[in-house]
Amino acid sequence: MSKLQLDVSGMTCGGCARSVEKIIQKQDAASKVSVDLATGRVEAETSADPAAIAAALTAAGFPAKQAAA
Ligand SMILES: [Cu+2]
Repeated sequence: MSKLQLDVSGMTCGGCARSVEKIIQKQDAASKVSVDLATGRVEAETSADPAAIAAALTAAGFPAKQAAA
């Protein structure tokens, strides 16, 4: 497990936040995800590949990139 921070665009409500959580947990079911809707910042504790997570989110309509810190 490692901690990962992502900047995610396109989230407008709690439903979007849940979708983002599910997409990340599809990469690694044990992922712990917390979403800050106001800032678009997503923190995840996960074993999944960060680039794969960002790509999966982007493909699902939530353009995502790894945050610097
Ligand atoms: Cu929504």
